[in-house]
Amino acid sequence: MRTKNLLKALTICAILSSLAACSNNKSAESSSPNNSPIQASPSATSSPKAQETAKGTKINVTAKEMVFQLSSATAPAGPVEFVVKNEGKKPHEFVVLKNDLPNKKLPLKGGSLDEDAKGLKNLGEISESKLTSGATQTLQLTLTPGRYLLVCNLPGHFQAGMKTEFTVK
Ligand SMILES: [Cu+2]
Repeated sequence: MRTKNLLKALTICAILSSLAACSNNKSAESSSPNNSPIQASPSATSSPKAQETAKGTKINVTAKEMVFQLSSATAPAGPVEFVVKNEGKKPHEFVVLKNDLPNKKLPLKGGSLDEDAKGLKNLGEISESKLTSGATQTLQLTLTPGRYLLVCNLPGHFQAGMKTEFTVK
């Protein structure tokens, strides 16, 4: 009886498969970009595309203990407006660095990122005195193609996870 039911179920699935119904889920999963380490914030739209405005590309950033969440981890070259909201309880900073390091190993100094290391260049930042708990601050930069790091380099924060990669194409 069980075998018969199983065969029946398999047959139904086979028929549905031929109508491309059973295989829909599988193809949707395999085509999704699930290799990105950066998670969109829950309030972001389902579209992973960067939001382009008259001022350039707008990237919404949520800062909290101890992570940054981006509406998009990439942007086209040109003006980029980072809108950073601190949803944490502590003050945080937001530092944008051009990353020309040849490998993934990041130079540390005293447990924080060594922003003065060769291969890194600080392009701009929002200080912790402005990015207090609940505050929203913007940082506008004109970015060229390449790799970037977005970090909070307050003591302990970088190593706790407040770092994320950003790519300009
Ligand atoms: Cu921080």
